[in-house]
Amino acid sequence: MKIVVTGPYEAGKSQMIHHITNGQCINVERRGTTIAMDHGLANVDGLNVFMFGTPGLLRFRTMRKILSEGADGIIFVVDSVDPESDARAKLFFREIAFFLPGVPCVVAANKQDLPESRPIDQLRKSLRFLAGLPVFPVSAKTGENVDSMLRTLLYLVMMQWSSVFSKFAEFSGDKKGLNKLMKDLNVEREQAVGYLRRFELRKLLEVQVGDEQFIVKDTVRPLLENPVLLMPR
Ligand SMILES: Nc1nc2c(ncn2[C@@H]2O[C@H](COP(=O)(O)OP(=O)(O)OP(=O)(O)O)[C@@H](O)[C@H]2O)c(=O)[nH]1
Ligand SMILES: [Mg+2]
Repeated sequence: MKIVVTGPYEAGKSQMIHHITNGQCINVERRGTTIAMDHGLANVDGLNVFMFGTPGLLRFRTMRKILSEGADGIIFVVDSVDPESDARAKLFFREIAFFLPGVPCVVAANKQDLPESRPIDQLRKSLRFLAGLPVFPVSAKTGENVDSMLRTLLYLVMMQWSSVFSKFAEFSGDKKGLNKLMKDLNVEREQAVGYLRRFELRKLLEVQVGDEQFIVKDTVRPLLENPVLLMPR
């Protein structure tokens, strides 16, 4: 899965990716400020999660546009401490909603480890765009709640794709896999192949014999059939 982490300057996007990837990430930065991207890979129950962090300075919009392309899910990070970042949060939220319409999103109300952090209901009042979105009180520094947030987002992504994924699981290894996919999903060949390519890139499956057949990875198969397994226990 490709997950983009965005939000205003200094909200804690890089720190979040650092935590989620256990420090196995790169950050293109200058004096602590991301100027190009953060990137790292995480593994959640066998699911490969490719994390992309964006720069929080307004002028790097082009970079954010490129990094957002094709993302399956969004972690929107806000600063729970600094009310001055609220106006920028709104701008950034509009931007990502424009780049990725309809893509599942969770909000990380970050820096909750600090005593002056604002509680969620107060943030909801200051940031009206949060209405209707799941908001998690988290700390990218201590890692508190980050795993639950990520799992919930992945679950939402899997649910978004559930009609396709259940067919992936059903026809995995079938010699006429592609044909059956087209028929059951009622899509043209091009679109069905598009789905296979998209999720081959995300390492959910392997496409074989031209494009006719595909094999879902053993580790992810149960998740495709039953996404709720991803939810925090
Ligand atoms: N106490 C606390 N500090 C945090 C937390 N997350 C980030 N920080 C601090 O906040 C500052 C900014 O964190 P970054 O992760 O660089 O923020 P960013 O959103 O990537 O910033 P830009 O890339 O410049 O937009 C750093 O000094 C972090 O140590 C948190 O959960 N708690
Ligand atoms: Mg950063």
